[in-house]
Amino acid sequence: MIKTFLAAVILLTATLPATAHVEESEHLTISYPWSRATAPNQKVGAVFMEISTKDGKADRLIGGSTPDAEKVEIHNHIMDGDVMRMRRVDGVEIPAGGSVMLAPGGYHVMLIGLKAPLFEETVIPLTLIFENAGTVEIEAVVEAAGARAASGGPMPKMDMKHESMKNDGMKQGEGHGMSK
Ligand SMILES: [Cu+2]
Repeated sequence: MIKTFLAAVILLTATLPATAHVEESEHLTISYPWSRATAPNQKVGAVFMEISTKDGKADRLIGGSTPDAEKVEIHNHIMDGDVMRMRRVDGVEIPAGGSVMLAPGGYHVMLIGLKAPLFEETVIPLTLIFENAGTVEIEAVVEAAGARAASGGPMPKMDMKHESMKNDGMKQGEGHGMSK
């Protein structure tokens, strides 16, 4: 079943331009995985999607990998006073028979140490690791740099520095969503 799924994905990517899509695995549905184009000197990117469980079992997204970045972490945004900060989390719970949304301003899959800029209308091959479902291969579509802001309201102040970045020797001020 997984092999059929992979074959279908490969066929799709070979025949269709990069576009919004839904990826099915045996236990999970991953809807519209997407990311944002990055500036040439930007070393991080973020991938967003909706993940639903297909059967009565809850699952948990716990990690991932991609050939396009040195490492992949699961992050959340939290409000610290009036400043929004990103934090690495152990995982994202996907409820039984339900879904979780990874979106700007909330949970996201963080790509750290991008090997090349992410260009609009390309795809990022991404392996997601789930506690129960194991690994699921998906491809995230890269949209424009400013695509889909976190909300319609005024943006909170963003602190794009990562806890984890301090240990990676990355310069301050680098972060996704920033174009400097
Ligand atoms: Cu992040």
